[in-house]
Amino acid sequence: SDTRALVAVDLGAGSCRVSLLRWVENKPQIFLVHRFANAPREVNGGLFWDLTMIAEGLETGLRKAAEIATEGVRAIAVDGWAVDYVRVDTSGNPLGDPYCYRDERTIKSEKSVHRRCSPDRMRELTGIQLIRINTLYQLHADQLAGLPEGDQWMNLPEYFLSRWGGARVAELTNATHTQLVELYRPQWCHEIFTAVGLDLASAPKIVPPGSDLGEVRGPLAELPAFKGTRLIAPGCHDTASAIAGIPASGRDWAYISSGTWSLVGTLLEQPRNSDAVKTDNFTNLGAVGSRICFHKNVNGMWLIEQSMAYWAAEGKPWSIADLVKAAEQIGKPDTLLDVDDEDLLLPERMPERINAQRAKKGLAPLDTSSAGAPVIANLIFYSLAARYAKVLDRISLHSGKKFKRLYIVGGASQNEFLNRLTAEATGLDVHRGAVESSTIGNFAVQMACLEGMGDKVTGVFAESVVDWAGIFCNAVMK
Ligand code: LFR
Repeated sequence: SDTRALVAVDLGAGSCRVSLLRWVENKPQIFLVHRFANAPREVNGGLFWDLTMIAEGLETGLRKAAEIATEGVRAIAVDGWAVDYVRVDTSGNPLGDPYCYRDERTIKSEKSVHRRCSPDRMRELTGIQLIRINTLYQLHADQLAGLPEGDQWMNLPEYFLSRWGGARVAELTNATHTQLVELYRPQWCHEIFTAVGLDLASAPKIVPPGSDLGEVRGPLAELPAFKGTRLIAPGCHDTASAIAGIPASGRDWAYISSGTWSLVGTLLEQPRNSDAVKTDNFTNLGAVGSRICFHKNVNGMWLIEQSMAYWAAEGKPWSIADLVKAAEQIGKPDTLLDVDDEDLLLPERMPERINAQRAKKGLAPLDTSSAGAPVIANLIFYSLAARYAKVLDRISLHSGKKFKRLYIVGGASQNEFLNRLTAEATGLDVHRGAVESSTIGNFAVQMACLEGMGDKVTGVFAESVVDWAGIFCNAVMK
């Protein structure tokens, strides 16, 4: 069999990673080759990603990988956070830096979109959680601002795949998060495009996860290791990849993909879109192997990350480990936070935002200074655990599944205090999955694709991915 290495690129809102999988005596070894910090930045009142910085960071990582993998690289696949996109001209050059989904411009465009297509109709057509970060609201915000459309737009992972030589596509798991895809068919929803006045021609062709997009071309192809290297669309949505990285089967498990966001849900064979599901605003996102990620976005470590940035700006930073330890010493708070309050999704001044929410409920303010950090962190963790339990209850109701196991994957799965609170609040057996579950799922889809595991939309493909995920979870090098 082919013993060349594989490369997985994982784009995160907080950091981006390039990882390598090598076969040593026929056993896989996975290790991180390059990691760099990422963050949106404010330019002229807008919130943007620094595309040049990200591209340079990734290409540095790819060059490092090429140097290490003297046996050659068989394939590269890219996953990342969803919804944000790059507009390109006819030659594929970016028209500018992509907006960050947290930019407040979509507060207005969301209303405008819903005047053209009602929220009810939207839910009926797409089965997607209506949340203003979705690509649809952003594309419409561009329209309202009169921004140039360019030739096409691509979500970020797909953009990088095309930049390195791949075909221009919209990979299905990522495409569903645009809120522009039909619920029961993997195709763009013409009704929404027409209602909002979006150009169908600027949306690339939808392909299933596990699609081979061609060979590396351009400057990278000059490196010997990248001769004949395939570019593969994994689950381009990092959450779809993270779920594909869970080596579990059966019907009794749910997941939390725990990072900046907490995605709380379960895998389904068929979407659910009953009236109750619509009211609860759950999402039916594409999953690897033609399944459905049925979940809800819960405001996750964002609350902690933004609070930590606030205390750091005060000159008294906390490390996450110390903060968790200190928070654990404090008992259960009397009143919990509504973690999904719209205001808490916005950047900056997090402790003040928390107090503003408390004030509305007639509660006394908490100490927002660095000295008060443990109390605020304690409140956040208890509130998150309670929210997870509530969401999982509803998921169980809507899916008809009785859960026994809860897999927690992603960076925040290392927070044992939160894991314990979650186990207590849900009554489920908590299993800690991979910290870099997106990378595991990314590699697993590459293998299923390269080994020709049948049609990408069948159960055979999905099962092959689960098998590889099991093998790769044990292959991570410390
Ligand atoms: C997680 C994630 C979520 C998505 C949000 C915005 O990184 O991809 O699944 O809702 O970020 O892209």
